[in-house]
Amino acid sequence: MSEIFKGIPEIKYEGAKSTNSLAFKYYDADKVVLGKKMSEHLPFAMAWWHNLCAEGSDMFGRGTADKAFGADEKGTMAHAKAKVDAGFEFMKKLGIKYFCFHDVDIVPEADDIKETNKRLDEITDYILEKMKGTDVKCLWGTANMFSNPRFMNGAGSTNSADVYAFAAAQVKKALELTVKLGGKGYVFWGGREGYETLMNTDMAFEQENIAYLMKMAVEYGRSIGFTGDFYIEPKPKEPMKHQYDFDAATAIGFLKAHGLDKDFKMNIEANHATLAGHTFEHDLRVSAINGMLGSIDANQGDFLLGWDTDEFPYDVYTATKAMYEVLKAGGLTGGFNFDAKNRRPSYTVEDMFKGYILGMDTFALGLIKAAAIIEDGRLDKFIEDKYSSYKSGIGKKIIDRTTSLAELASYAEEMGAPDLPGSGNQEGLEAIFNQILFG
Ligand code: XLS
Ligand code: CA
Ligand code: CA
Repeated sequence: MSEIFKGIPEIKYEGAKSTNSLAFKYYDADKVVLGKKMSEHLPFAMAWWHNLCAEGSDMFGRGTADKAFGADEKGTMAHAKAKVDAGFEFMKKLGIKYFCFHDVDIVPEADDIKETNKRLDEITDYILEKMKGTDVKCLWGTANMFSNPRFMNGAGSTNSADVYAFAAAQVKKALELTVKLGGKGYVFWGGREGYETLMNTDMAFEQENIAYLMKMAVEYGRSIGFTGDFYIEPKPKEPMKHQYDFDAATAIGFLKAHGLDKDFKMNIEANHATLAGHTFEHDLRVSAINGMLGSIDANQGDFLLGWDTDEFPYDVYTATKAMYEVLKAGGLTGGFNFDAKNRRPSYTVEDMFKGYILGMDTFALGLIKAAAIIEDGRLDKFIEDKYSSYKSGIGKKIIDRTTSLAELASYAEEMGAPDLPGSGNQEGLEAIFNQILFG
């Protein structure tokens, strides 16, 4: 098989002083940070859809990038195979060990699901063949239940029982494929699981049906040997106005309410967290404190645009804060999937590689800086001290849960009025953060 990305070498680590745009400046796979190799801290994944399928079209114009990868005709099985070849060469050149996919990213969807499934069997045989002799694995699989017009009213939340059954068939197949490819996780991203207006929506009915679809997926997945995590990927809006998996807190509440919390974790996408009005690190923390930090879709949005721009992450402040959360949580059970796309005018093959180099370097730098913050200890110490009033006296009784409203009230009466609770020191802490980043 001939080389597809001609002229692109294997991307090597050259260090922060390098001016070679096709080299890593910070991602040094074997470098040990806090006792673990960077490659273990940062299991990066390629997103099949953006990298191998999307050509940069937007609402106002067609694509600018050509993703034929040498195939004569797009939308054919030959093209699907060319994408596999391209994907594996791409991952090898970057040293990426995982990929993520939707069913319809890897084959052209046929009119009949039986035919689509046949194509899926064929292409996954081909992918398996390519995986042999490499250490590339599937991070997670999923079913695209949002692009086809049949899903205009949702998949698990649809008003049509036939569409619901069709969605179930897609989930079943996508689970089988994920197991076949050794996937670590299975994602539910509910892009159309939501609504535009309550005037035409039975919210409770729809949410119950989504939960039932997830329950059936867990039952079936476990029955065919899927031992990994199911994930919900929260997103507040886009394409729907109100999406049921608004943010991590909402999705976790939903999972707990339906007894799904043992099988599910969160796949947190940075751009979705910010669309929900949170920071990326906020949704990571909410997931972590609930024991549900599973995987990450590593990208970033643009605050001036306010939609899901899926940019390659370059914001080192955010990556540092995210990696601090990941380190504190003891790592991810999943990985870092670059659900990111080049900007429309970045249409060349070099741009594809530069996007990933940027993303990998940003997270590597984030890891180095987050580790430095932990080793420095001043931020952690501040937080520890901030709550020190709970270490003795009445505070300890509160922590031990051995007091009562009556006792606290008489304590307060005796005290008169408490002192102010102490400075939050935000500016001081931000200065420390900058000192560690740039000092
Ligand atoms: C879209 C989502 C989607 C999921 C997988 O906004 O990010 O790509 O990651 O269905
Ligand atoms: Ca997104
Ligand atoms: Ca995503």
